[in-house]
Amino acid sequence: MTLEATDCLVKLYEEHHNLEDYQGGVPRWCTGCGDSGILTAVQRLCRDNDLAPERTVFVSGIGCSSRLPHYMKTYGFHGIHGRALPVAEGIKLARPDLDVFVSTGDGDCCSIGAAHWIHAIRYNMNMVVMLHDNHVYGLTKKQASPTSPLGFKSNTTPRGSTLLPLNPLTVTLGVQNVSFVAQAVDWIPELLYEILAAAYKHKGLSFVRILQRCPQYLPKMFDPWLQDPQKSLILTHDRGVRPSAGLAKIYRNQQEHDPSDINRAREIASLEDPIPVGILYQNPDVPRYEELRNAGQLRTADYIKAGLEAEFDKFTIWPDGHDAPAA
Ligand SMILES: Cc1ncc(C[n+]2csc(CCOP(=O)(O)OP(=O)(O)O)c2C)c(N)n1
Ligand code: SF4
Repeated sequence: MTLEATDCLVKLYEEHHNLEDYQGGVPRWCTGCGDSGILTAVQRLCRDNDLAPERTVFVSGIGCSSRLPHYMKTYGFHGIHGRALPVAEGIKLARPDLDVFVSTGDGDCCSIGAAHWIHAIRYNMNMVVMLHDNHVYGLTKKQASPTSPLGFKSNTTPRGSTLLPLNPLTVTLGVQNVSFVAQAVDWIPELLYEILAAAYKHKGLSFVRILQRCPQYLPKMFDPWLQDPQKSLILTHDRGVRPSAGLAKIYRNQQEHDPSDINRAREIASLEDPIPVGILYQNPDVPRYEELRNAGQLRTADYIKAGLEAEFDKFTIWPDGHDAPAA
């Protein structure tokens, strides 16, 4: 089919997006907050994949990190604390054709939202879930979260936290139907981008834990990893990510890891020093709930209209001599 010149221009205009097409407002995060790097990475991802802003949804719970949808010029849903995932699942179930991204904090996901987290992994609906893990409740000004380090002094643990932190990677890898688990850090933007890009391409729920700096309440938390690149173990594979030549010169501690090996993924997930960065696990064959449930049925405008009319017909009082239409 040949297109007229004007059609070509319209098509080009519709299909090409710049970074500004996704940038919505000036972020209110503190200077140096790792959330800014995560925002930049997802905006680049949207641009590079030419995601239509009107067919893209960013969903979040409550927290500093959960402000991310405000800064995206796409659809967004700033939900309630711990409930980002069920909101995202509802959207995906009703509109499987939309691209859905979730931003959730370690408090939001691993504390109040923990039950939803476990079930979302099991449902394996096609979306990218970014766990912004800064090891603290930032928005409410420094309370311990489930991922806070042992001994962390905070408003809720003034004498230091007494419990070992929960590991979001090992927990996720223990759930039935897990299909994609990765770890990124906000201070290596190249790998953060590559990992998010792989997560976006994966069909199923992609769980990406992103270690995120909170200079306001945990200013020195990640300094050892920032100062010594060898304290990061870069996982490389043809089906995973590979650092560029320049980055590989700095991050020399690399390991070839086949992401289809779940037992090795679980071992790697338990590492605390060095910390793994890359794709730990990927299985593209895990069934996705929205496909099982909808069996390929897209909720088109006609489909929704027919459903609404059938519901209204139940309450219609038909004039004498008129029968309700056959269901
Ligand atoms: C039901 C409910 N409980 C508690 C709160 C208060 N609250 C708001 S954000 C938050 C913790 C946020 O921490 P995290 O998810 O780690 O996000 P961060 O701010 O660090 O990005 C809490 C406890 C709330 N908004 N709603
Ligand atoms: S309090 Fe921490 S997490 Fe919140 S915006 Fe500031 S630096 Fe970021």
